[in-house]
Amino acid sequence: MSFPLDYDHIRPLSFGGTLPAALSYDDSAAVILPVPLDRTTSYVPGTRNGPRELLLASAQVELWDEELGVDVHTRGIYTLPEMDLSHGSLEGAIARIHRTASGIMDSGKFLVTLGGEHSITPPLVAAAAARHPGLTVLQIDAHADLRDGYQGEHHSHASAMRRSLESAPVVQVGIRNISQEEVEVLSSLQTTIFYDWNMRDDPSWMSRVVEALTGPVYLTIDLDGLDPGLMPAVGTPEPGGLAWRELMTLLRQVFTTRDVVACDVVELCPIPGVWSPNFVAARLVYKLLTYKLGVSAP
Ligand SMILES: [Mn+2]
Repeated sequence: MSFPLDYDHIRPLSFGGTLPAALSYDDSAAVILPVPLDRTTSYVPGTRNGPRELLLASAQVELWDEELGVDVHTRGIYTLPEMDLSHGSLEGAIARIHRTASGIMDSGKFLVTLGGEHSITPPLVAAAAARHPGLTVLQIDAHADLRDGYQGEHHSHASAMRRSLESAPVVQVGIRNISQEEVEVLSSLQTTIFYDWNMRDDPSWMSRVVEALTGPVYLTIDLDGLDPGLMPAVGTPEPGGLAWRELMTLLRQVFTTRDVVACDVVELCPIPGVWSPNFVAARLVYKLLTYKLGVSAP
């Protein structure tokens, strides 16, 4: 491979297991970067196991997409080795994520980053925003994550969107956990929130989400944005949330009408012996790849 691996890494696993047409880094359209950062989790730890379990489950994902009638794996899906972020400072880890993502983006690949906790998102957004003027972030999440630091940590998962806002405006969907402290500063922040409790009152809410996305899009999906009945394997579950089909409908609209330049799927916290959430997350990643590579972008 020609990608300069300048980070410590853990044993490699490939998305899709051994894909029938596994291409090299250079020949691949999409690159998957596993980032098992698990430092600031406040409730249940375990997101360090998320990328590995997602990749293991991905071997079972059907490559043919019945919705679009395509199999995009032949476009090339290259999986980089897991970053080893278990040592050193959090600031150092954030810097390594930023540097690695920047290198991948500079090689023209569609980057899909697998978390790990949500604090990996701000350096990814910063890397994307530097290359795509006018970038907007679309966040699917139960939590607003707008605290200006949490438990003494500037880069906490609970501050992921506050840090991301330093690079780009944010559109937040499925929110059902926000503090008074965050609500009090909302008017000063470049964020548009679609609350889970009432967003469906407007039948055209998905169109309103898309309209709020001006320019290229960075997509961050915290898996706790989904209904915890479907996705229980998260560190901070919240009742409510998006159904699978609802999320697919929204994502398809976004990918067909906006230029999604990179994305991440974070906060998978595998439950030993409960495999379905890992598969749901793997299927979600393949749907993202299918919507990106299988339809013509604007
Ligand atoms: Mn969350």
